[in-house]
Amino acid sequence: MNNSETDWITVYIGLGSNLANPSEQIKSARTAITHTLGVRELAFSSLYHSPPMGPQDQPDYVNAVICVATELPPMDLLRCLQGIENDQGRVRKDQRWGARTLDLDVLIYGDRIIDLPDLIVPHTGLAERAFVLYPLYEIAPQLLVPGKGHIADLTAKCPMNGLRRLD
Ligand code: ROI
Repeated sequence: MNNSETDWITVYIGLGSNLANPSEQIKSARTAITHTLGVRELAFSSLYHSPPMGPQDQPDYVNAVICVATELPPMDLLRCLQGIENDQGRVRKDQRWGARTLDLDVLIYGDRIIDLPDLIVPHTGLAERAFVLYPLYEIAPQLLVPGKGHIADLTAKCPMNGLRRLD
């Protein structure tokens, strides 16, 4: 049997929004991700409310993490996620770290370490971001983050920074 037909990789994707009804943006993005050809949902975290990291003159965020199995190679997956961001009205502005309707980040792609101009995996800021670590820990408490260590240790070292779980 052709191996490529059977190789589904476990991937974690971070979702964030702080514009235009953030909770709905996150829920719509979940639906769009799980309807993508070659992607299947394995787990979805609670939604979390979090104060902005970076510039403070922007609304608070809603964040979540989804775990999927995918047969898409990393760059194909990234293009699909960027398509979903664009469909949900994301406008890329010059300001770095500004407000956005939807941000989808490939956090972890199997055990791969990827260092491409458009894609760094595991995600660069992962170990410093409570709004990534805590939802990740919720759905994958045993996870080993490639090159960074166990999720439980990373989470224990990261203050919650105002993060709170929504119902
Ligand atoms: N801050 C929070 N709390 N959540 C985010 O998703 C988020 N995303 C970003 C920056 C601007 C770094 N800050 C954030 O890209």
